[in-house]
Amino acid sequence: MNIGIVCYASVGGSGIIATELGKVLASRGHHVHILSSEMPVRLGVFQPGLAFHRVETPSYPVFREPQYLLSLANKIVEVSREEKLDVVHAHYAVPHATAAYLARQILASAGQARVPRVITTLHGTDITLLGTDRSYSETVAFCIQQSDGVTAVSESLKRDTIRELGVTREIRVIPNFVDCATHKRHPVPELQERFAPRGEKLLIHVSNFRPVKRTKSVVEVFARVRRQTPARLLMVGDGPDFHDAMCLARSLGVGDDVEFLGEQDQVVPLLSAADVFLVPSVKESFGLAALEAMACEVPVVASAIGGLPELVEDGVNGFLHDPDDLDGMAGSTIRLLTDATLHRRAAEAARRTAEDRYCDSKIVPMYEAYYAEMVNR
Ligand code: GMT
Repeated sequence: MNIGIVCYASVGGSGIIATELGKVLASRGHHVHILSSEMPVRLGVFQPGLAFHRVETPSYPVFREPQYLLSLANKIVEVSREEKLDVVHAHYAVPHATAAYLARQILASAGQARVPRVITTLHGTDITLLGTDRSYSETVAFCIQQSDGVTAVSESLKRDTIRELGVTREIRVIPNFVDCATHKRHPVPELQERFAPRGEKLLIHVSNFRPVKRTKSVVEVFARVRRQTPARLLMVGDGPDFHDAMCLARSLGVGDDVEFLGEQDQVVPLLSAADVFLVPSVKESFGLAALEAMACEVPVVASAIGGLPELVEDGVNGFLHDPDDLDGMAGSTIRLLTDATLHRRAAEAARRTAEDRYCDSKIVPMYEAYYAEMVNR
């Protein structure tokens, strides 16, 4: 099949899933065209069957802001014509579903024999934050309704979309996935030595430090844990709350035990050094970062919200708490750090969850089948 994938290039779950999907589809013989404003972070080296198309958005003095939606729609039209796309797969509704809808209308009105099917994958904040914002909600709902196919990354996100936007069409749930061959625990002794020089336990958090991630709560939970047991914390990522989280660590007296590493492309070596992954988010449609940790045998202590309870089974491969229950999260973390048997069981269960339910070899064929269903409809 000829497949166009529209995504964000920045570090973030939707861009990672879109890029990894493109790579696996290309390795399975499809011709994949990735469209974005920049080369996505995980695209990496050349791979046969995988091409990147940069969307240029010229600025003109008359515009107060760049017109990305229009240049993206234009690019989708061009690539669809040149590459005879069967499917345009928009990852993240805003504004990708709108650009794909517009491109499809342009191609159809030009009498083109072959008009690609538009499939939109909803990732989370495109619905739970932007989609429900009254400045965007009508357009987002319309474009979801008008897509030929729509997928959501969890049952929870599907429910949110129906409830918040009044969408009545079928939404297929296809969860996030991980490459189970590359995402596996592979400890690097030098890193262990560097991050936990006195044999301390290591907590880790990976996110884009947006307010929904509650990065300050990560530091609060860590400070509670640190009072009870020797531990250190790795904070991986960057974003609006980065500075506040750093200041909080200092003011809580744990600044020396927290390492802020900024954005990192290679998380497997870092996860492989860690004992517990913290996700105190207030919204999380799936939790790709948590899945990547689980694949590396790191049990997760998380908020019982959104799609996280579909991934994390309380007391089995991690622990779930109310997002405001920082004492509860600290308590579960301490249990995992101080009870070696419990930790080993949870770590094994975490890996098993990733292997049994979320490997790319299981999930990517679901997208392929969905594409075929839409094309043959
Ligand atoms: O987590 C973010 O804020 C980034 C966002 C994105 O679209 O890049 O992530 C969302 O999509 C991921 C991939 O489907 C999900 O695993 C994340 O749970 C989801 N984030 C939220 O819902 C907050």
